[in-house]
Amino acid sequence: MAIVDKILDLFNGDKNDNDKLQKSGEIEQDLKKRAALKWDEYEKTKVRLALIGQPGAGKSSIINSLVGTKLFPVGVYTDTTITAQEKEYGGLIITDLPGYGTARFPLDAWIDEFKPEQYDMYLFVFDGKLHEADSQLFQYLEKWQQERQHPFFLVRNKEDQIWDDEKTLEHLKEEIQADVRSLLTDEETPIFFTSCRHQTGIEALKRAIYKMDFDEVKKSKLVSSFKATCLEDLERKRAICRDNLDMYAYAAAANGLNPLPGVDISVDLGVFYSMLKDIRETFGIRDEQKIKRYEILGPTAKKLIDEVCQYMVENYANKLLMELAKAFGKKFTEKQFTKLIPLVGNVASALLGAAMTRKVGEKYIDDCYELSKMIMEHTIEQK
Ligand SMILES: Nc1nc2c(ncn2[C@@H]2O[C@H](COP(=O)(O)OP(=O)(O)O)[C@@H](O)[C@H]2O)c(=O)[nH]1
Ligand SMILES: [Mg+2]
Repeated sequence: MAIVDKILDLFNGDKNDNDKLQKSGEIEQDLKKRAALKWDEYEKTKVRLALIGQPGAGKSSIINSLVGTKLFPVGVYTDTTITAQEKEYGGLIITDLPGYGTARFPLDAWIDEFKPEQYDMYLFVFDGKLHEADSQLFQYLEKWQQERQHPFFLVRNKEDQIWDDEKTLEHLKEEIQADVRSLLTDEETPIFFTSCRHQTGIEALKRAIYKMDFDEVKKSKLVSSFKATCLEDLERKRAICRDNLDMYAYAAAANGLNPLPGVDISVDLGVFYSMLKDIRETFGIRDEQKIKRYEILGPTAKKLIDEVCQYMVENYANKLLMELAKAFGKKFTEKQFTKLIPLVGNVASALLGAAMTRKVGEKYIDDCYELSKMIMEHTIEQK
């Protein structure tokens, strides 16, 4: 039952005080249970993404394009690297695996050492001829995809360098595709051609990733962490944030069953802050200085930037939330809650907390969405 229905049900006229008391106890238990389970689980869920392929093929460049930031250094040759490089970004843990099929790491030794079967998904990036070891690896990738539902994507990067004075680009790409597919069991496996230099093919790769057969929560983490490059991406991000609102509202209310001092409303400020941070970061807003540069877009942009940025510093955000809670609590207690609060105190104030969390969250999502849309339209115009 949605929170609003619970409130209505709790306070509906046919219930006597004993019923209300009992009902409120049930709701309290229910709130705690649901919130603890879902929020914890959600926060803990990460997508473990492995980058595999020839050194210099563009693994770092591809992942940087997908997330829209310089997460991994480019042009740092990793032939001699013998450890995996790991970076966390949003809901992703990205691991850049060293090369295999070398003297140091024949394929089997590489698999023993890095346990690649554990990753949720793989981007295999290449830019030239494939070798015997690659063909062996493909058999593993197909196996992990089938047996463990860990999908892989084959990316032929540096499309801009595919050239031959006697053959068309299309023809050359068909040859590469046929060549790669001859090493696979599934001959329908798509090959993604990309150029990080010209930023082509990245969009198609991203769309295929969003379409894959995958755990829904994990997929939402990918959508949250990858950069939005079209309106459809922004809408996807907005939908995920909206879907998560109830989860945050329950958690903020249930974790905050001790009411805030001086307010008839209880909410866990930590959960609240983390909800706003999640929303912001889903829209790629992470750096106050960077986002403030878009104030030049006009008064509407400036207003949105102020709204969004005011919650960026935790201490200040908490102060604002306390004020909101006071105003919100006052509005309701003046109306119908005053006489009920002594009776069902904890639950009434927790439900108020949940309702407030939802309301502020909804507005924050809209602000982040509108701001991102303005910035995207401006960026497209510039190009
Ligand atoms: N021409 C061209 N160069 C690229 C492309 N992608 C990456 N590079 C260059 O290739 C080099 C290696 O890229 P990097 O992403 O570091 O590869 P990694 O070693 O696989 O992580 C760098 O100098 C990049 O600038 C591309 O699509 N086209
Ligand atoms: Mg690299």
